[in-house]
Amino acid sequence: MSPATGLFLVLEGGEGVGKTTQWQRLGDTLRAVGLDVVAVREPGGTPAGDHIRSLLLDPSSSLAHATEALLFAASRAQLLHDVVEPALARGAVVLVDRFLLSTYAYQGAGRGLPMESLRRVNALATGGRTPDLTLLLAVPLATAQARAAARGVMDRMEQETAAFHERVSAAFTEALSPDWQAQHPEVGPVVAVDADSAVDAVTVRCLAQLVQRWPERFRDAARAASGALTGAATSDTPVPPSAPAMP
Ligand code: Z5A
Repeated sequence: MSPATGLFLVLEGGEGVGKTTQWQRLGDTLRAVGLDVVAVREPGGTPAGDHIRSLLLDPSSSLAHATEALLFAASRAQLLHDVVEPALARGAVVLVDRFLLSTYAYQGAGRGLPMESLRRVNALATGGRTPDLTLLLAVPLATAQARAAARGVMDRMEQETAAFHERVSAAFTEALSPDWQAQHPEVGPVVAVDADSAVDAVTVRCLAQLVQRWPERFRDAARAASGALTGAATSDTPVPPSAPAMP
């Protein structure tokens, strides 16, 4: 049975840091211990959002920067309306691969669009919904780019210049500072997860962040994931026996 309060969790980071891999593994691990999990990705996650995703990522699309930002926000608005809000209302854990912080990093730092405009447009898109926690996967830029490049085909955003991706990466790092988070309360709390390790170890680290904040809800999942690993990975990121819960 789901607890009454839904939880809105986001995975973030530059391309190739392993978000989608962890998004799938976290979803599977949480479902395996009986949690109600809704896992969606941005852009997309709804029929309208999937059309918008194709337009945004197609290398043949020619989009003004403002058009791009509005399309990401439009996909977000539909996702909140169709999927996120209903799932949170029934008490589910909603796990999103990218959210508002990506807009600030890519369209703000990357494209150079004014932050205040992005903030206003996205206030309309999100209706004020703020993530309960964002896990920012941290990997050296060169490692992440090598992982992404190994996949071969590059979408419209991935084809951007090295300087663009460096600005994006720096913006994600800046979002970890308490000052930045105080100035951007709509993003919610952001914590770094060291993702420069084997996939299993990164999953355990993500779960350790969750169990630290919501021990009752996530301890079973964290134990299951830790138990499936070798002693080395488990001792690297132990599951806290008890920790203060977030409200
Ligand atoms: N975008 C935006 O501009 N503004 C917005 O508001 C939003 C998004 C919401 C979405 O593309 C693009 O939209 C994205 C940002 C922009 N563009 N860029 N660049 P997407 O959804 O297709 O892709 P992505 O979000 O960038 O993810 P990605 O490139 O697929 O990377 P990832 O999800 O972080 O990584 P992954 O797919 O899990 O892993 C990449 C490879 O590394 C893969 O072969 C894995 O098997 C491997 N991998 C994963 N983890 C590991 C570890 N731990 N060790 C070794 N290898 C690993």
